[in-house]
Amino acid sequence: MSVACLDGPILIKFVEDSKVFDKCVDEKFDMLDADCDGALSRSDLQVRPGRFSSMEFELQSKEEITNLYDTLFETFDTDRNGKIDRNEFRSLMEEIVLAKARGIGQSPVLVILQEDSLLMRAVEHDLSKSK
Ligand SMILES: [Ca+2]
Ligand SMILES: [Ca+2]
Repeated sequence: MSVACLDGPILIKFVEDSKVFDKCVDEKFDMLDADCDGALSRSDLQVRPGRFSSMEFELQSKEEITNLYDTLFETFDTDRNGKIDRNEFRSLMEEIVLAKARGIGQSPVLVILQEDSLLMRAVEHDLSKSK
């Protein structure tokens, strides 16, 4: 984990750079898709509990995580097949990052980032642009 300075515009720029963002989302998707069938089911997410939840959400209890999954599947499983496919996952990630961006707003905040989280990627993306 590391500490970085983050603001809303950094996250928005990251999402808008769709080539980079798609690649990060794809990597994350592959990491979560435990049985490699190209879609995320509840059992995929349970194989690596925390993988998903602890990175993008500050959630502690099992109950919170279960509730989160319920909401995720209800909201993002748009074709209602019980799985989140790549496109659905991308919308989900975009939604999460943009929600973070709105939450943070214009003023930079210090955040603790896990190494392979999307927010970490957003920070790295910003650094690579400003070099
Ligand atoms: Ca799967
Ligand atoms: Ca689906």
